[in-house]
Amino acid sequence: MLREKITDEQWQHFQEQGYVLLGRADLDEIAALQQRMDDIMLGTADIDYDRVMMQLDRVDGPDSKPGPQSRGHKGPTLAYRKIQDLELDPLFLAYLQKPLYRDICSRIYGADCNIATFRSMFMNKPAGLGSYLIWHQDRWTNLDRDPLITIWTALDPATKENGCVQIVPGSHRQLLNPEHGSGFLSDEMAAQIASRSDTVYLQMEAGEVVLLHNWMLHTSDVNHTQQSRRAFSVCYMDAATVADNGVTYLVVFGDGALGPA
Ligand SMILES: O=C(O)CCC(=O)C(=O)O
Repeated sequence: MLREKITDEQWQHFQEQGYVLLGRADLDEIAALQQRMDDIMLGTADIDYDRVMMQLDRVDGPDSKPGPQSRGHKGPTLAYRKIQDLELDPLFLAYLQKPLYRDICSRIYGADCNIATFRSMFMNKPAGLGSYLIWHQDRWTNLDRDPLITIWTALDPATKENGCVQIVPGSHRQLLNPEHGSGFLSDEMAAQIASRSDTVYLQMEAGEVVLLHNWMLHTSDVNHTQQSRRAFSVCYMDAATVADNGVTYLVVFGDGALGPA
């Protein structure tokens, strides 16, 4: 079970290293999230699909790439790559509103700050599929301030073989390519990072949770196994954040927070 507050030891580890393992969520809750995720992919969930961004892992074609990131269901298959807007689903909303996550947001943004999610996202590497994500830092230049943290929950065992996240501890202190709109490194910079000996594979059991600073350098590979690598990743930010097209985001903690209808 996850505790309700981050310990001082965990907080210190996070500040120094840019990440910290938070423990393991209740496995019945994780089983329910796994089932809900499959239902969403298979098109049987009671959710407004027109509001949910859903991207297939592959679309047919000569170079077989991930599909477009657009709203709406794209057919009943477990081979989705990315699904966003999961704060619209009551089960995922309840999970992302845990007291522990609120406590962490208070430490990062201040106790009086309303919190929104920039993305509440399912990230999947289906069995034998998935795409390589080049080394990057999570940072978006279209926002008027930087979201600072992501809480990443393994919904399956995440291993080196099935494309777990790989990080460089301590790399959260500096943006390496601030000009890039979403924090991606150039191929040369990424090759340099990949050759370092201090990278860490975040191999995790299903239900384990890690807190990541958004500037943490990270990458993830394709899935070389028959075990899917599903994860739920939530980026929490100051709810006052505005995108350059005027968009604001749904509040999950504080005034006007989403909750049971
Ligand atoms: O879940 C993963 O493989 C990491 C995803 C990621 O790097 C991202 O969305 O920024």
